Amino acid sequence: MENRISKLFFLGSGVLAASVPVAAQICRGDLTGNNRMNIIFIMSDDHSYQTVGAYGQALNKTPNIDRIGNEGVVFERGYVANSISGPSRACMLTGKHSHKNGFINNSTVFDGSQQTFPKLLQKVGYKTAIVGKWHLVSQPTGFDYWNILTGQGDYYNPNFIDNGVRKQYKGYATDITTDLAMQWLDKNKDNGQPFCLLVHHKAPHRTWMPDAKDLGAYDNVTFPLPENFYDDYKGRQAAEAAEMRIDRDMDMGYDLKMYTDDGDINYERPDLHNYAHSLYRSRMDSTQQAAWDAYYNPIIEKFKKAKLSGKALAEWKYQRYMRDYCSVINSVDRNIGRLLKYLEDNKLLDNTLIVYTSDQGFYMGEHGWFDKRFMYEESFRTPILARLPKGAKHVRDRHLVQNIDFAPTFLELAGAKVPEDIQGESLLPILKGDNVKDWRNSLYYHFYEYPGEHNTARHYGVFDGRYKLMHFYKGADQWEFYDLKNDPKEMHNLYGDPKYKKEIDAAMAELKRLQVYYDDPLTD
Ligand code: SGN
Ligand code: CA
Repeated sequence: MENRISKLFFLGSGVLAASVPVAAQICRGDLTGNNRMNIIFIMSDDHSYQTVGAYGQALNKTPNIDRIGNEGVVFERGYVANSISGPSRACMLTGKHSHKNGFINNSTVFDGSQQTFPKLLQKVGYKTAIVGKWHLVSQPTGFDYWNILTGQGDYYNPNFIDNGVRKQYKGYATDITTDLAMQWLDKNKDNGQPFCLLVHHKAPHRTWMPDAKDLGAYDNVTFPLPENFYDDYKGRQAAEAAEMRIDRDMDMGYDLKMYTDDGDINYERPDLHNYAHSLYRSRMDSTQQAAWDAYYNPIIEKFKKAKLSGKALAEWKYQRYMRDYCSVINSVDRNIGRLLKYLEDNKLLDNTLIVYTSDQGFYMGEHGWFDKRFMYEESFRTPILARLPKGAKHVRDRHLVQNIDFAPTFLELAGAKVPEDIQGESLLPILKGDNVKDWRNSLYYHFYEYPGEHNTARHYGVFDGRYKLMHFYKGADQWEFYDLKNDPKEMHNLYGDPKYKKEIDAAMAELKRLQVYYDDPLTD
């Protein structure tokens, strides 16, 4: 198999890399037997690394997600290519940047006739399935079984499309998605074929609705306010223009569930209240509704009496947001625990690669924000933890990896040929614990959804692990440059600072190199 990493490295530095040991030979050998590795690719929606225990911020606990990393690899530098759902999913399925797979923003329709890793796995004998969030508009292709949430999906009593047939399931989305995954495994685990199962959760996407059993789970916790919660966005046009501020743009009713008809509460986004009504008043059954009201109604009453304003109100909103969000994560983690137990009980842990990730990161009040989209760390970075049986254990990896790398990883593991046009690099050598020295030295990023919700300007950029150069070109017109060693919160735009001329010039050259290497035409 061609060594794709050396190709990238060669272009990057002019040095032809020594050959990297690849696991393909081993996997190819496995093709002759019937013990090829299965793949379970778990992804949640908008799960920040800040709220994964393994990433060490101690905001909440996620023992089951952490277990995947403890018994495998925690990627400390995992990033996405385009920080928004549909585009990120398309990057993962194809192993290509957005301009190559064509799904540039959430209004695009995925061209399902193109090459994807599930299709290539089918060709080498894998059974493939996806349950949960899909969000690519067109019907899934390349899956023997698919049962997907409609659109963004609902938390309570969600609608699914089961291989083309619409149905509604009673219960909570994260439980249902996990049930569907285990039901499919039950049917397929003994058929002699290796499988690749995508378990893609809706949680913890906006509006962060906890399962009844998790309501109040964080009521005794006061979350530390991020040091840049009161960011003034000085020197950063796009950040200033973005509409994702907790104090100004997060709605008290729709987002924070202080939803009443009595006119006592000021709402930031009354235009969202039809949605609020459907989520909090008409979707639940009477038992679910009773549990919901028993939790939120007293909070609404207390909130009305407190008559908060200014910073006290902003910080109240932040605490409520964090409590709901982390409560939703409790269910994700619990369900991953269920799935791991299922794999253990069914003797599948020793022949299944398990990956946990999110479609992108999320702001937990940093810069005063919720949402994602930007190439700033909190949304560019994403949790990636992976457990390869007999592979590396207890490893905290610092290579620059990106969501375009999943496709070649799975293909290489399966012993399939990685097509030339795939842009990602296989993570298999890292997962096996090889001493991987020749690796990409920078990441490319391109976000397109402007005009759009949250008003985030279009931008592209490059990051080498320390320096980040970004160009905002539609919705703002500005270059930004950060030295993350000295400014990890990305508060000081150094673009044009003569002290950094050398570093900025180098980043600009690297950006241009990557735009040629990845063949980004810079048009949409
Ligand atoms: C919805 C949300 C946005 C979110 C996008 C994209 N609004 O439109 O806040 O940024 O999804 O999220 S909502 O009123 O519908 O909740 S993504 O993860 O699916 O890309
Ligand atoms: Ca998302």
